[in-house]
Amino acid sequence: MSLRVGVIGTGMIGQDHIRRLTKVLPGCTITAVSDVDGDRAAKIAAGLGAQVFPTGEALIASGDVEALVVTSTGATHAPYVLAAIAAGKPVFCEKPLATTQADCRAIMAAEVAHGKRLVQVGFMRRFDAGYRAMKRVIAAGKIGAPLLFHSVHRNASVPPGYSNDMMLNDTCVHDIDIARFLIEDEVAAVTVKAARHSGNTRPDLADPTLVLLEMAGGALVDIEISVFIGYGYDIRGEVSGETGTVSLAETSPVIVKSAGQYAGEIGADWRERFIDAYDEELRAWLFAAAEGTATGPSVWDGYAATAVTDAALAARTTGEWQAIAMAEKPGLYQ
Ligand code: NAD
Ligand code: ISE
Repeated sequence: MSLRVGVIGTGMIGQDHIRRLTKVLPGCTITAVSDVDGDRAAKIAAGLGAQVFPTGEALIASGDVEALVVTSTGATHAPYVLAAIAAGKPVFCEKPLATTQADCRAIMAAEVAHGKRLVQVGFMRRFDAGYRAMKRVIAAGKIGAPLLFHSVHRNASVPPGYSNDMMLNDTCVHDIDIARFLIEDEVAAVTVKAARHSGNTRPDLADPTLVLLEMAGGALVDIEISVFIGYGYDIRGEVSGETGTVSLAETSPVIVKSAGQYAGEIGADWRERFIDAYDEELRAWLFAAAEGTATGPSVWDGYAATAVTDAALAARTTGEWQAIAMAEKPGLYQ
């Protein structure tokens, strides 16, 4: 049986997920698309033989759509996810779940009232082989209790619509989530400090920025966010524990040795670096959605990360440490 899927938002990652849902993974047919850019949606729909809907809400209500993929911009996710829950349809929502803690709480209240998980959040790093191996090493006690996590998140460049707030609530949100995943603890406080402005970035961006997290159990996390690093898409991570360390390996498939030097390849962007992780997260989503439910990163995970980015935005203004006031975790997410 092929699950009938509707996609809202047909930009960069919307198109990439459509490619994997139609050409890589078995189990679904894309029957509907919608985008505020109607021409873009029409072009994509024509290539798929799918229907175009003038609004996301109309697409969600369609009898031809059993499950949703929400890949519109972050600030527009909440109403679509709420409408999908109201319709009882499973939804894969790209990160961030929403750009405010208040919107995440509304989604959590709706899913809890529904009584069953329907939402998977697109924190694909949790499906990456490297991060999964790091987690296994920590869980096996090979490095002792984790004390520090150093995370580096460098984009070669970001598109014109990318704003200064997005450094925190669109980019850093991944590092916050993966810190929670690896250390298995919530974030208690956050502070943010911009470095000397890079001459290679846009004047309106506080680039690069350092974000520091204090986890509830006392572990510390430092995160570098650079969004015009130029040389490629570079993701690094190292956890220091009481008796050892574990780091992500370099990802180049080859090392070239020549003229007294050795060199590897660096991918251009997230599409290449996390190609397998995106495949795996959507494979898991399709499997659960076909059963009318959801798996993987939850609304709680989406909420917890956005609670931190909300506080980080405030910390950037005050220059102080900002405590995170978390809701109580509902039983649905235990
Ligand atoms: P994009 O700007 O390329 O595409 C967004 C699309 O959404 C555009 O086509 C735009 O017209 C459309 N859109 C905007 N508002 C809309 C609305 N109200 N209703 C319907 N469509 C609307 O952006 P993108 O890079 O594809 O990012 C989209 C989402 O995916 C963001 O939430 C982003 O954070 C996330 N993303 C995640 C990853 C990842 O690594 N997991 C990578 C890239 C993007
Ligand atoms: C983008 O939305 C992503 O999620 C990428 O993984 C991240 O590296 C980039 O900074 C974001 O803008």
